[in-house]
Amino acid sequence: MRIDVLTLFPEMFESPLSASILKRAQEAGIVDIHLTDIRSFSKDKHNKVDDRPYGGGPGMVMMCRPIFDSFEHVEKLALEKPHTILLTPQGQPFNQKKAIELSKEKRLILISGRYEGFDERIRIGLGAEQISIGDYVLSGGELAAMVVIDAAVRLLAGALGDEDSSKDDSFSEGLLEYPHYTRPEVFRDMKVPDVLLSGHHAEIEKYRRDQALKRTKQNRPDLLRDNPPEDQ
Ligand code: 6GU
Repeated sequence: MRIDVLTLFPEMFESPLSASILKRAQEAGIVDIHLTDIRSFSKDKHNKVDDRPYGGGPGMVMMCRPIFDSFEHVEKLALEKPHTILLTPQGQPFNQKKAIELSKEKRLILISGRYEGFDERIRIGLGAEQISIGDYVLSGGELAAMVVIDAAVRLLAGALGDEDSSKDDSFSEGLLEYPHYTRPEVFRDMKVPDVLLSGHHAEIEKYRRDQALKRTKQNRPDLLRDNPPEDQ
């Protein structure tokens, strides 16, 4: 997969991309990630990329020109037609289903903005899908772009050490993940549940499923309403 990111702050991406799974996936050639500074496409002598909103109001709006120019520049850097995403709090909510969808794309272009928002013609003109990572406001789309990149790349074949380890993820069956324990058996009077030490695989599976349901009911009842488990 190739991912291009258009941003005013390419340096914000450097450390998340140079550690752990994202680092390994790039080294293994599973994903090729390129950062492009939108500001370097400003034609203005002050390198301006934003301006005041028509109609008045607070804040600044990201201008069309530098984004269209940087988009058209990176679009030509590879042959595949890109799936383009605009990171904005006005977008559709990001979730595991969307991460799975995006992980099947050959090529993504992510555009993260700052300021009050994007000139509407950017969304229209670039045919971009708008994505938000949750109901809160960030200072910019950079962290959101990193969230989307991480969630999609870890699903690519070979990105995780253990091929199976994304199968049990929270949300992959519409439920939160069950609780995990590792050694020691007792820590500060808290004991690992006996069933996990029993070696009975069917019982362990049942315990984990019950716990996943219980945890989902408690923390995310909305998930059960939206997607009731089949044997409920
Ligand atoms: Cl994509 N951008 C910003 N600025 N804030 C957000 C967001 C995106 N998603 C949630 N909050």
